[in-house]
Amino acid sequence: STSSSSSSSAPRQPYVVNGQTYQLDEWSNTPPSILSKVNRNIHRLPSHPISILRQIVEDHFSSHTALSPSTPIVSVHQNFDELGFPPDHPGRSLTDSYYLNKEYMLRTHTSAHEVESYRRGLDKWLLSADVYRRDEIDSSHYPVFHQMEGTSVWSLDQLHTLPELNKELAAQLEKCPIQIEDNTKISPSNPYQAHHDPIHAEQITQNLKHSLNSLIFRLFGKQATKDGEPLRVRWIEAYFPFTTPSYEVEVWWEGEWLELLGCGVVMQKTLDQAGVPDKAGWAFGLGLERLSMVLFSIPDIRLFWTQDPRFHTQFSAGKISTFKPYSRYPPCYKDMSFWLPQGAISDTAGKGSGSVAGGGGVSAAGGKGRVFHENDYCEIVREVAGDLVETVTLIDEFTHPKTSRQSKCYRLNYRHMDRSLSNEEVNELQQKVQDRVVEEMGIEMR
Ligand code: FA5
Ligand code: MG
Repeated sequence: STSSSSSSSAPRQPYVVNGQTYQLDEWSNTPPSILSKVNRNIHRLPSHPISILRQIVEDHFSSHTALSPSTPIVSVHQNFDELGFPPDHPGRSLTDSYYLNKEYMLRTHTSAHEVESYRRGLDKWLLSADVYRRDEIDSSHYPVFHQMEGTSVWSLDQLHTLPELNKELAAQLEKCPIQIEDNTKISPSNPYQAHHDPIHAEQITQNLKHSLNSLIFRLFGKQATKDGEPLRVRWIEAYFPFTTPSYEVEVWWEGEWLELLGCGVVMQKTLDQAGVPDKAGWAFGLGLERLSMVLFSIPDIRLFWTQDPRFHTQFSAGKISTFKPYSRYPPCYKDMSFWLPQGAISDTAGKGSGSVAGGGGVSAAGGKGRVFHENDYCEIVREVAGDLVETVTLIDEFTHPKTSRQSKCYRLNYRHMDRSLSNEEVNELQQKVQDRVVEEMGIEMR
């Protein structure tokens, strides 16, 4: 299916990225504002919080090889097919991912490099990179963010070393001051793999949990209490097409559970694809921004992209320090109420769920104006207002009792990171957003 806004926001010239040309087709939906982020490499700036955390994690997993691919462009095959994503997985849709064309895309997760890395014969590696997703707009979501993939696999004849490793890790964890809640269990919806000896599957799962808990201990050990409250971390069951059992780790932050990472026991199919069928092990994918926000007390994900020295001078390599917010300029919000096209259905799937994890379905409705996707709306807002927009929140929804027509009202909150915005400026932005959504999404202002 193609989305109604993708064709209009796509350029007419082929994409040229890092000297490579990508011909356009009906999948091309990557706007220039996104491509401009491709070579920023904030995860490699030595004293940027994203990079500080990357280094600490690399230090913690010191026997793992650290990898950092040079381009975020991967084939659709690498990002999805090779990892067993079904053809109708919502993450594949144009509303969730950025495509250069039907064959190439901006990776949506660092797992896109799993098969090639296992194929190189690497057993223990970490990989850090920028990843790209079309998403909602708020303080913890941004269309470009950074992930760190980590994995350990063993040849089947090395698995007997696991009980000893697990015992050592368990002993270290006894000193961990953080309450880590784990009520997960193996069940038909989150099973061990039929291919694995259940004893091995259990040992791998335990090694996964101990290894990540030990990382949490390393990262959060000194902040076991925050504002007098004990830090809360929990394991929950999850689903990924390329792992089972699968889990997510969350931390209680600013009054809600914030997801830090997804992980699981690598699906045998992935290792088969990579030509290493006689191995087994685990993998995780960690969101570096989310972790940084908690550890450095960074209140807004957009700050990672600021060039303001008042941000950058606060951090130094190797050190987790508390960010002291410099005076923020006042916000300014404007509401936008509109009618969806007659008969249109609305899709806000993915809210808070993360696109590679599943939920919802790829809409097959297609056709201009038939489906209202919140991500399409948000992208137009970003295209017009860039980082000046802080949040986009649905504040009201309404279906007309006679015509069944649907109406929505979004609140757009604007704030400049470095100065005050004038009311005229904001009105102008709001008007531009309005003009574009009317033209591109077929909606009608109320
Ligand atoms: C994944 O991306 C899987 N590849 C993780 C994985 C790897 C599972 C290996 C199993 C084995 P998910 O979509 O949940 O899963 O994203 C992983 C993490 O990235 C999240 O926990 C979160 O910390 C971060 N993240 C996801 N979306 C955003 C976003 N829009 N902005 C900032 N961080 C995000
Ligand atoms: Mg997730």
